[in-house]
Order: sequence, then C-alpha cells, then structure tokens
Amino acid sequence: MNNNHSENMTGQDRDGASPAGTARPEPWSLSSGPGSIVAAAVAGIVATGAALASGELIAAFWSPNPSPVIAVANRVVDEAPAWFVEFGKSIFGLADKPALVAGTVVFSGLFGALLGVVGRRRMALAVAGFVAFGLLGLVAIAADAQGSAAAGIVMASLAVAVGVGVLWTLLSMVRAAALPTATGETDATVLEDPRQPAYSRRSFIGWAGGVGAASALGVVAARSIQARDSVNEARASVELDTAAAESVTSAVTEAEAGPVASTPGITPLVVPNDDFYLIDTALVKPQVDPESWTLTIKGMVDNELTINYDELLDRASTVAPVTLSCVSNEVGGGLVGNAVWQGVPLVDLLDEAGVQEGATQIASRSVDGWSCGFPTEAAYDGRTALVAVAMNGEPLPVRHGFPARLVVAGLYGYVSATKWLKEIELTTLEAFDGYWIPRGWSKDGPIKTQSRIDTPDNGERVTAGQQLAVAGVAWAPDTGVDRVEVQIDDGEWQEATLGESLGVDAWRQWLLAWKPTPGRHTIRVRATDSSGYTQTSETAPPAPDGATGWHTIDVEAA
Ligand SMILES: Nc1nc2c(c(=O)[nH]1)N[C@H]1C(S)=C(S)[C@@H](COP(=O)(O)O)O[C@H]1N2
Ligand SMILES: [Mo]
Repeated sequence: MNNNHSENMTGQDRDGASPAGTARPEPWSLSSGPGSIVAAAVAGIVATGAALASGELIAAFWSPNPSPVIAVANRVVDEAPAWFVEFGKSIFGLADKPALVAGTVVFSGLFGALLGVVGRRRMALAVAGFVAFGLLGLVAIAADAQGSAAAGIVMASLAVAVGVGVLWTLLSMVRAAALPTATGETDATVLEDPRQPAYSRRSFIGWAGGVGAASALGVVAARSIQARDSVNEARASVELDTAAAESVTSAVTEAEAGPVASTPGITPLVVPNDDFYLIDTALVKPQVDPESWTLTIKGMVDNELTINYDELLDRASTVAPVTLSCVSNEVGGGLVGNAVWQGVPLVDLLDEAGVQEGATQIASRSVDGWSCGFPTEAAYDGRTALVAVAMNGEPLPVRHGFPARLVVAGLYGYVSATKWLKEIELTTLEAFDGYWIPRGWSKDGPIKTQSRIDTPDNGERVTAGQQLAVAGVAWAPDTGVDRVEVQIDDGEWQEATLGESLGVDAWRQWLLAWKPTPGRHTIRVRATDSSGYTQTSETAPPAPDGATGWHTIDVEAA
C-alpha cells in the first residue's frame, strides 16, 4: 500500500512515527502532558480568532453595525467607571482606543484558551462558553447606537458556529492523538492503528496555522473595507454653495500672505483638513449615508423639525473661521485647530422649531450615541454657532463628522461640537448631562484663553547672536485675542507682532524676533483677550474644565 498516498487522502500523516512504525518520542507530543494542554489552548485561541474574524467580516459588509469586538469595546468605554477610562488614558494617552480594542482581543484569546483546555475533556462546557461569549457580543451589538438586534443575532450565531466548529475540529485532532491504548503504547503506535483517525503534531499545526492565517486575512480584509470610508463617493458628489465662501476665502488668502503667517515653523492660520486634530470616542468612524440621514430638532420646541441633507444644504449658510479646541489639550498641546466652517446658523433652525420658555439646555446626539449639551443662551448671545456641513471648502471629512456637525465658537468640543449629528434636543440644564459630564468633566465648557509657542521647539539648539523667530498661535474664540507677550528668562514681557485677524473666533498667529545670547534660555508666552483678561500663570490640568498656565520652553543658544 502506498502510505503516502493514503495519508494525503485521509488527512493523516505520520509525523512523529518512524517509517518502520517504531516509536520515536516526541518532545512536545499532542498525546499527553503539557503538549496536549498547549495544543488545546492553541485550538481555543485559534477558534476564538476565527469566530471574531467572522464577526469582523460580516460587520464590514453590514454597515453601520459594529463588529462584536468593537461593540464590546464600545460597551466597555460606555459602562466603565471614570477611573478606568482615566487610567486607560493615562497609560495609553490618545492610543487608549486601539489599546482597548487590543485588550478586548487579548481577553477573548485568553478566554478562548481556557475553553480549549476545558473542551479537551468536556466539549459541552466549551460550547456553553462560546455561546455565553456570543450572547455578550449579541447584547453589545444590539445595545450599540449603530447596531441592530438582527445583526447581533446573525453575527453572534455565525461567530459561535465558526468558533465551535474550529474548536471541535482541532480538539478532535488533539484527542485522537491522545487516545490511550490498552497496552499503554505511545501515540506513535496509535497513529499506526488504522482504526483510529489519528493526526500528528504536524497536521495539527498545519490546520491551526491555516485557520489562524485565514482569520488574520479576514480581519485585514474587513478592516480595509471599513477604512475605505464607504460614504466617500456620496461625499464627493456633494455640491456646496461656494459663493457664500468667497469673501472668507479671499480674506484667508490675504492673511496668509502676511509676514507673520509666513514664519517658518508656525502653525498655518487655517489648518488643512488632513492635519486637523481628531478626538472622538468612535472606534470606527460612522459612515453616514447622506441620502437617508436626517436631523431632528425636538424636545421643548413648538414644532418638532426633521430635515434631510438636501434641505439642510438648501438653507442659507454662513461661512466662518472658528478655532476649535479640546478640553483635554495640555498647555502647549496640539488638540486645537482653526478651520473655515460653513453651515446653517443654529438659531435659524431653533427659531423654526420654536424654542419654548424654560428650555435652558441645547443637547445634541450623534448617530453613534455620543452626546453633549450647552446653555441655550450660548446659541442666542450672538456668537458663531453652526450646524456645519463643510470644513475648509470641502464637505466635512468623514472623521470630522460628515454629513453634519455642530461648531459653536468659544465652547470646548466636549460640550458642543457633535460630529455625525443626528438630533438636537431642547431640554433643561438639570434634566440632561452629556457623555463626558458623569465622567468627571465640568458641565460648563468655555474655551480658556491660551497661547502656544510653535517655534523654536522645546530643547532646540539655536544659533547665538543671530536673529531667531519666536512664533506661535493664541486663541480666545468668541472674544478675540488682543495682545500676545513673550518673556525671555526673567526679562520684561515683550509684545509680539500679531498676524492678520480672521475675526474674534479664529486664533491669531504671533511673532517676536529675538537675538539669543549664548547659553540656556527659557521662553514663555501669554495672551490677553479682548475682554482684557490676561492668561493666568497658575497651572491647572485639563480636567475638569481646561488647562491653564503659560506655555514655556527652553532653548540652548551656542
Ligand atoms: N459624535 C461625536 N462627536 C464629538 C466627539 C465624540 O466623541 N463623538 N468628541 C467631541 C470632542 S471632545 C471634540 S474636542 C471635538 C473634536 O472634533 P474634531 O475631531 O473634528 O477635531 O469633537 C466633539 N464631537
Ligand atoms: Mo474634546
């Protein structure tokens, strides 16, 4: 009989057994001891990976449903106590979300390994474990703002089926190899027994590796589908009212030609969309189809109002440069940016709905379930407050909130700047708290007047005796920056030259020429806004309502 041929037909091979059928001990045998436990754990991990990968693949084709992993990670973020979220941020910083996803995957893998080991002897228990795991995913998807129960059921069922199927297949290889024989022969002998479906270590590794590789490929494919921004096509065909933007665009062009704006190393007056800071809780950016999107204005209004995207675009829009800042921005940090926003004034929509007496808060929610709120007064005190559809002359980029978001000058993003806007609810300040409020951030979020040194860099070595440009940006949205001063070492505060103004909502670039003497120097900056307030030297961390203090850097001149 042609042994090799029959091996191929049956999926069996004889790795570990000598051609003559005499036993050769395997260092890591599947048959018993640590080898079989490791193999079972690997089987469990591979089975879990395949289950999760199948969920990723379905989710990629079933927009906007989150995958089981993303849905569970979302639930963790939403339900976790504030200290846990803070702990995550303190360790991983802005990478806290990828870390959370990674944590969910690692935890799943450990659980899967356990199920594999348990399943060696008690497959029913392992199946129960997979079902429990599937239920967790189902509940998380169904509870997700962008998930449906139907998708949860389909994804969870398929994932459980795939997981159990893979585990059963791999474990049967482990178990077959581990079958004890009456005479206590080694697995090599068992492998020789034609009555037993026997598998060797090599075939187990082949199958486990194959399924693992297929899962990895599946995840990569699913991720690249999701990263494609499926609404980009719809976004590209949007036609904006460009006439409204013309005067602002020419003002920007003129300002950018000024002497301060052209300082090397200074942040651009208007930050390009691709460079604009990005902050949100979305693990996968919502892909909102503008065809089916609507915005509802509800709550304490006379006439609830629902408009679609075309109706929003048809309304008279305003174009305004506004500096947006994240409350998490450290002094000198980069979570702030200035862009030219175009959108419908919020008050126009509010007036159409008819805001009722006593509605002290404007709450808003996104399609992915995020929320925030600010005092109704802020919308009516004359500041720029837009339901924005465009950013720097383009329809909002997907990651910045396409098809519509709120932009309210002078309020931190966490209380006002809802991306992927879905509804605005008029309520009272007492009746509702936005997403970040129970997580330890202040109910009120006015942007604090701040300034930043962009150039030179902290720690930079500069040339002594040569003119150096000290430059940066300063902002006090809705108030305006009046003065920026720079202090070198313990010298007098020197007034910097301000760049062109794009209005009170936009940041100002500033520049001070300085000839450093040899040695180490400290440079500080402070801004004074149009209300006469000068930035305090007192330092405060971002939480709960924004960092304070003077941005300070050191340079070495030689
Ligand atoms: N849907 C949604 N909108 C959101 C957030 C969010 O997590 N989800 N974060 C807010 C915060 S904290 C900030 S600072 C701004 C950031 O906007 P950007 O990413 O366009 O810079 O978006 C706001 N809008
Ligand atoms: Mo923020």
